[in-house]
Formats: sequence, C-alpha cells, structure tokens
Amino acid sequence: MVFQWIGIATTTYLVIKLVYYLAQGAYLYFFRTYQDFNKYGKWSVITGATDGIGKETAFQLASRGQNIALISRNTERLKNVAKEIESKHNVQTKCLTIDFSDDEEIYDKIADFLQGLDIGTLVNNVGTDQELVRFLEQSNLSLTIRNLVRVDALSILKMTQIVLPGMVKRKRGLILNLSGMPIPFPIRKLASTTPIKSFVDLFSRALSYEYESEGITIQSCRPGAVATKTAQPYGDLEKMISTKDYCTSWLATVDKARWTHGHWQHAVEAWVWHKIPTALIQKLADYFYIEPGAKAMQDLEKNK
Ligand SMILES: *[C@@H]1O[C@H](CO)[C@@H](O)[C@H](O)[C@H]1NC(C)=O
Ligand SMILES: CC(=O)N[C@H]1CO[C@H](CO)[C@@H](O)[C@@H]1O
Repeated sequence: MVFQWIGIATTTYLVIKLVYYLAQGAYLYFFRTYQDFNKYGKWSVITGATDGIGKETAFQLASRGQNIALISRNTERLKNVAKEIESKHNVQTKCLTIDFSDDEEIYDKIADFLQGLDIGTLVNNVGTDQELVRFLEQSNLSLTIRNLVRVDALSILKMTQIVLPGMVKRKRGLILNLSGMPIPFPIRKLASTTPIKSFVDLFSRALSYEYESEGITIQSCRPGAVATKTAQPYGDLEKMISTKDYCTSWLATVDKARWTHGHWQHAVEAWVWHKIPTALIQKLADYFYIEPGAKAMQDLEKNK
C-alpha cells in the first residue's frame, strides 16, 4: 500500500515536472514575442560583429531601428558590414578596429569610441575557438592562454565596466552575453573551452540578479552548433540551424529568461545531455564531438 502511494506520488511529480518543462520551453521558443530594442536606447554595441552570430545580430537589431556600433578585428570586413547595414536599413553605424587579444589599453580606445552614445544594448559576442586537444597539446599554449584570458574573459568584464554605468544612470539597458552549450560538464579535450563558457554564463546570470532592480536586463545565451565558420569542424553546415533562424528565435527570448539556448533544437539537445551520467558523457563526447571535430579541424588546416 505504502509503495503504491510512493509510486503514484513519484509519477505525479515526474509528470508535473515534464509538463512544466514543456510549457516553459514552448513559452520561450514557440511563442515568439516581438522585442522592442529601442526602449533600451538608440545604439547597440556588438563585439565580434563581422561574422556569424554577431553579424546576423547586427542586421536584425538594425532592422528594428537600432544604430549599430561594431567592434571587431578586421577593418576591411567591418567597413563592408557597416556599409551593408546602412544600405539595407535606415540607421547609423560606427566602426572600431580592435583586436581583443591586445593589451588592456584597447579599452581606453573603446571607451572613447562609445563616449556620449545612448547605448541600449550590448552584445558580447567576441570569443575564441580552441583546438580539441588536451591542455598541453595546444599548438601554441601561451597563445591559447592569452586568448582565453583576454578575448573570452576580460572582454566581457571590461565591456560591462564601460557600458553598464551609463545604463544604470538611464535606468534602461540590455546586455546579451554569448557563451556556448556544453557548459556544466567537465569534458576531456575541452578543458580550455568549457570553463570559460561557464564563467561567462555565471557572470551574466549573477549580474542579472544584481541589476534587475535598476531596469537592466542581462541574458546569457548558450548556443549549440549554428552554421558559422567556427562550427565547420562540428559537422555539415547545411544541416545546422542557420544564423538567421537562430538569431530570430534567440532575439525573441531576450526579456523572457536569464539564460537560454536560443533555439528549441539546442534546448532539446542540452536536455538530453543533462540526463546522461558524466562518465558516459566522456565517451559520447569523444565519439560525436571531439574525434570528428579534431579530424575536421586537421583537414581544414591542411586545405588552408
Ligand atoms: C605563440 O604565441 C605568442 C603570443 O602569445 C607568440 O609571441 C609566439 O611567437 C607564438 N609562438 C609560436 C611558435 O607561434
Ligand atoms: C567567451 C565566450 O563564450 N564567447 C563566445 C561568444 O559567442 C560566440 C558565438 O556563439 C562564441 O563563438 C564565443 O566562443
């Protein structure tokens, strides 16, 4: 009798939990809400804005009437993207060439560049990709370490330091930080990748609690594989979600959750990973991700 009740109670709990998850997922990913980015301010600042998700985000924000300040490494590409944005959308753009792996003085330049702009939205998108090898096997470990610290971690902290005070003063603002999906798992050959993504994720979420009472919305986004240049090693780009579909889905979630996978397919993928025991994850990650990825990276390197 007692066991029967325990069984019924457990089943009921699991059913309620599942229904809750599904409802939450549907709310986030299927009921796309129109987000008015202009209510946060006139300008959006995007780092790493010339490729992939950063570039698509720039176009989608411009299509909603946002002026775009682009910060990236390659002057030529910056100019082209800015020109394209201005020709398609009736907005202003500003560009600054910055290599986020340079010394900390770059942030003085960025602060000058952004001085006086009514910045509503900051998109921290810049990031590096590491080789899929063990820590000591990176082809230039010093460079890897420098990139992890400067490009992936420091850039988010410093950009927040520059932009957030103005937002707090105006009592409005939106900060979007992009990290990546395989977040809470310790995975062999991703030792120099996943920890930094967790850092970005936790920093954003903690900050969102700290500043929500001041009218600031902060969201951490954890994309899975999206069809961009950096995802090339992880499979057939044709089969991946396009940057356009991804950003359309993701940008509809910005004030609905402190963190998101951005797209329902990535949410399902992450849900499955979370159900798998860590020991098995090593094997599966090797099989589906690390080995094919490392091989594809080698091939890409050869064909360069
Ligand atoms: C490794 O990267 C550093 C920059 O941190 C650079 O100075 C050095 O020349 C690189 N070494 C090789 C072998 O490429
Ligand atoms: C530090 C970090 O996680 N940066 C990521 C920002 O978002 C882009 C696009 O998804 C990733 O490629 C970076 O690794």
